[in-house]
Order: sequence, then C-alpha cells, then structure tokens
Amino acid sequence: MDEKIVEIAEGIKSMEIRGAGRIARVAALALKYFAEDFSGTEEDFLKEIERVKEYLISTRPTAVSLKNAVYFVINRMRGENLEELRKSVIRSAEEFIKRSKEALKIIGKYGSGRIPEEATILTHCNSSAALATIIQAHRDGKRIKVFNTETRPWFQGHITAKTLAKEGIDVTMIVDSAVRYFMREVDIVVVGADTIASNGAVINKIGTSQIALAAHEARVPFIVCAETYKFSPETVIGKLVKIEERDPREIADPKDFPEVKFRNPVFDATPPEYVDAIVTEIGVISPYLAYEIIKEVMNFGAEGKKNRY
Ligand code: RI2
Repeated sequence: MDEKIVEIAEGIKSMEIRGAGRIARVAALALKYFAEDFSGTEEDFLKEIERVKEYLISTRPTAVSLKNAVYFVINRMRGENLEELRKSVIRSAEEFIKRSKEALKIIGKYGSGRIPEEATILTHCNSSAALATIIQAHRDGKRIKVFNTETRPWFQGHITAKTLAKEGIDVTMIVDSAVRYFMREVDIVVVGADTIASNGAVINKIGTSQIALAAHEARVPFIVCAETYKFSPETVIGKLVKIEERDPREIADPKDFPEVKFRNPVFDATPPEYVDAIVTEIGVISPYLAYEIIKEVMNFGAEGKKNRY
C-alpha cells in the first residue's frame, strides 16, 4: 500500500487525525493521492482502489462521515480508460473536501441563528461543526460564554477551550461529570455528531447522551451541528451503528489495576426525543427528518439505491 495512504490511515486509527469531518476529508485526500501516484494497468487500478477503500473504512468504525467520503469518491468514478478514471477520482476527492469545508461555514451561519443574543453555551468534546456555530455567534456580536467539558479519556476539550479562547470567547473548562451541576447556568447545548441514524439518533462522543438527559431535565435546548454526510444510509436498511471501543490504556494503565477490567466505548447514542434540532448545511431540521436527508440528499432508500452522497 502507498506510504501516504498508510500514514493517513494509521493517523486516523491512532486519533492523531481526528474529528468526524476531518477524518472524512483526509480519507478523500488519501484516495486523491492514490489516484495521483498510481502506476499500473486499468485493471490493477480498479482492484487496488477497492483495497484502499476497505482499508480506509476499517480505520474507525463509528463515524459514517469517513465511509460516506470514500463512497462519494468511489461512486463517482467514471472513465473509458485509466487516465479518465484517475482524473475522476482526483476531481471527486477535491469536490468532497471543498463541499465539506463550505458546509462548515454554512452550518456556522445557520447555527448562530439559534443562539440567543446573550447566552451561556455548553459544548462537549471537539467538534468543528459545533465550534463553527459558537464562533459565528461570537462574530455576530452575541454575548456568549461557553462551558466546555474536558472530554475524557482523550481530553479533546483542551483543543476546544484553546480554540475558543483564541477567538476571545469567555470559556470555562469543566470535568465531564460536572455537566449536571452547571446545567442550571446553561441556555443552550451545542454539540457535533459522528453519525446520525435514520431514526434521528445522534451518535457522538461518549457522554453526549448524559448531557442530553441533563439538558432535557433542565429544559435546556440541545442542538446538534452536523454536515449531511454524517447521516448514515445503512441505518435505513436496519444496520446498527457500531460503537467503537478503544484500548483501555487510554483510561489508565491496566498493570496498575491487576484485578480490574476496563471498558472504553468512545461514542454513545442520544435518542431523537432529546434533540431539539440538527443544524446542517441544507437547513436546520428536526431529528425526525433524518430519513428524508438520507433519501433525498444521499439518494439512498430502503429500495436499495446506492449511497451516492
Ligand atoms: P466534527 C469527534 O470524534 C467528536 O465526537 C466530535 O463531536 C465529532 O467527532 C464531530 O466532529 P473523535 O474523532 O466533524 O474525537 O464536527 O472521536 O469536527
């Protein structure tokens, strides 16, 4: 396998490259590199790209964004000869990356509309889509304060806190378990998503569903910011979203706890009844419209059409 592709895939696996949108863009980039660097016959190209596809998809099982990015490129592959096939892969990969970046800007604008003029926002983990909304609200002149969770075990909250502070936003970092304690001070929760199922369930960083419960209890609106490529076509035909469980050493060194077992699931599912709105680049929708997004935008229905997003 091409060195550049291995480097990207290993980077995604180890979470050096992370965030559902980012891993989708780099997966598209890996396919672009593959097409650019390939030397061999047309037949080998078609065989090899299948291997690259499977390899990239296998890196992280939960975020459908990665899979959708890979299918976006592969399903648009056209050409009468190798040169044309290569060009179409490069073009689609570039188009995916461009669309993905544009989607974030639009989400920021639509999402900001949902933030009150003066608001305390709570966010979890490190989501570029959620951050786009929060930062846009700040740039729109809204007087906002943010609570952000540190997000165990990877502490992605540290990146969020630094990003917000750099923007001049008033940010307070809290431990994940302090969410309910602070919820009474929060006006709106804004998070991202790794995958959205056809029933509107939102799969996001572990702890998100607890935050949604606490928000629901306190009647605090809970919004999710997600590009349309975070919706999962396969859930329409009954597939369940696989929740990734990572190495226990991310929590503690098991050697220090010889009699203790560890579990480290890194995502959980928030049911649609706890989600007030999903902010996408094609509009702010109810979670119950997830199926429509999958059907219309991704052209994927129960009748078995291919995911062509
Ligand atoms: P954006 C991240 O997963 C977080 O769960 C975050 O909420 C989600 O992806 C969406 O991120 P991880 O890669 O696509 O940290 O909005 O496990 O950046």
